[in-house]
Amino acid sequence: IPPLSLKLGQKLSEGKTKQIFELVDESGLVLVQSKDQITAGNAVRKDQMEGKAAIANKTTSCVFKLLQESGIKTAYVKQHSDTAFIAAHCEMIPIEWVCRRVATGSFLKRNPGVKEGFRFSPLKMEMFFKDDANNDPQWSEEQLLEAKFSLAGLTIGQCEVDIMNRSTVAIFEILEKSWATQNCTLVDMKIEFGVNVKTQEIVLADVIDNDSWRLWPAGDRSQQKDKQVYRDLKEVTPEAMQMVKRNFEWVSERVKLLLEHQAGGRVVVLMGSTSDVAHCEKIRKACTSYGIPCILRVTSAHKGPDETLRIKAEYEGDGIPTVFVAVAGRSNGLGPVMSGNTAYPVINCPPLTPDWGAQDVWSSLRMPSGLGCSTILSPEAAAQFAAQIFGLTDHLVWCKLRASMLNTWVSLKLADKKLQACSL
Ligand SMILES: Nc1ncnc2c1ncn2[C@@H]1O[C@H](COP(=O)(O)OP(=O)(O)OP(=O)(O)O)[C@@H](O)[C@H]1O
Ligand SMILES: *[C@@H]1O[C@H](CO)[C@@H](O)[C@H](O)[C@H]1NC(C)=O
Ligand SMILES: *[C@@H]1O[C@H](CO)[C@@H](O)[C@H](O)[C@H]1NC(C)=O
Ligand SMILES: *[C@@H]1O[C@H](CO)[C@@H](O)[C@H](O)[C@H]1NC(C)=O
Ligand SMILES: CC(=O)N[C@H]1CO[C@H](CO)[C@@H](O)[C@@H]1O
Ligand SMILES: [Mg+2]
Repeated sequence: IPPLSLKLGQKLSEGKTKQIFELVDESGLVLVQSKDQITAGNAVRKDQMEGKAAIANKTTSCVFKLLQESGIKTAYVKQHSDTAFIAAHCEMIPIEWVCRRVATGSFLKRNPGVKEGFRFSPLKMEMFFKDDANNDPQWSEEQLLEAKFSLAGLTIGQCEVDIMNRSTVAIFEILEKSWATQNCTLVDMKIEFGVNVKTQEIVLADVIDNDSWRLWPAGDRSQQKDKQVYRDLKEVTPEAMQMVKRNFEWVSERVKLLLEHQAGGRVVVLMGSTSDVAHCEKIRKACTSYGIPCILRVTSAHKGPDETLRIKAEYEGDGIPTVFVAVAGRSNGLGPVMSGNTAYPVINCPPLTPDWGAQDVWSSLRMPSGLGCSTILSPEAAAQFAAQIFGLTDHLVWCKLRASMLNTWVSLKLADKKLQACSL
């Protein structure tokens, strides 16, 4: 991460809303500087809006931080100033990927008969070739493949197209889930990808600000807070521009809240004996990767049931939502006893041994009636299941799970591509 005083190199490009500068001492990074100008309809309308760049900065940096912390690969590195951030230098793929949950805007024009408000599940994907002279025509997947773009040495083929398509869906779902915490419907979104010149990876690049999406508070179009408000202005008066600015400020205030946990929670791992501590540490490590605090305790339901129940009461007593994980070898009394005595979820994660494992596992599986504990053998998977429980109410945990699913899918895709290339 470069120091605060940056030596700017040559200007690599300049568009309607930003300038990109090379950084002299930081190869592979660029400075993305936004301009105080707002445009609509491919710059047919152009108005200066004081302070816009700073507000846009906040929006972009919070959104990229949210995506980055979730595990999405982006070009964003860090904020540099009020109006500029540092990013990985990318060669941009000249495609706008559009993802829609609710039909509105240009979709209605292109699909007459579809009413505004039609909901897409699964999400609707569209792509547009970035070509101002021709008003950014819609493209099919085949058109993109036939264009055979090559950027930073990477040819955009089927694998790359699939990765961008999948990534767009995941990014939309993460932002949608996050905005839902603010009672805001993410109606649609457009994003761009670039190829990182150093790693040749496809990453989310450019910016995400309110020019990039439609946001309807409480799902109500009349309360829209995005740039559509500006496009819809009949006349650009100082009062109208004030309203547009207030809306943008509304977004940039709310966007900070997207980074905050909605609900606290914790995992408490109970182990029957310290001989299982290594197994338990694996659970704790995986919980930490989801941002979930995890506490380890030693207690045996066979040898100290009074103590087991006292520890249980400790965690029931402070109101923090808790998932218990029971780690007990041989006969697992711990999980079932906990499950029969608490309304919180209990996951059995017995450390099975090769000699008796096949027999021992039954003490975690076959329960008296009325018990609802689950059993997961892998410590990482037990933590993942706990995260899925917290993800129901905490969007930040959900976002990490969602990004991880995407990243796994992408790794498989790339592994297959590599193997195919070798066997040719
Ligand atoms: N991380 C990055 N590395 C290199 N170039 C970038 C990066 N992020 C954005 N750019 C490019 O910077 C240029 C200026 O951005 P700007 O959004 O102002 O352009 P624009 O006038 O809107 O044109 P466009 O229609 O391409 O978006 C764009 O070509 C954009 O793709
Ligand atoms: C994205 O993928 C979906 C599902 O595979 C496919 O139906 C759709 O046509 C793709 N969209 C684009 C724009 O490539
Ligand atoms: C969202 O709406 C619900 C119900 O209308 C309300 O209770 C809640 O406070 C709202 N949340 C926010 C962040 O506005
Ligand atoms: C998007 O969001 C901010 C407010 O959060 C606003 O100031 C900025 O101008 C918007 N960006 C564009 C390109 O309209
Ligand atoms: C003026 C302004 O809002 N600057 C902000 C740009 O974004 C970073 C990261 O969120 C903030 O720390 C700055 O205050
Ligand atoms: Mg642009």
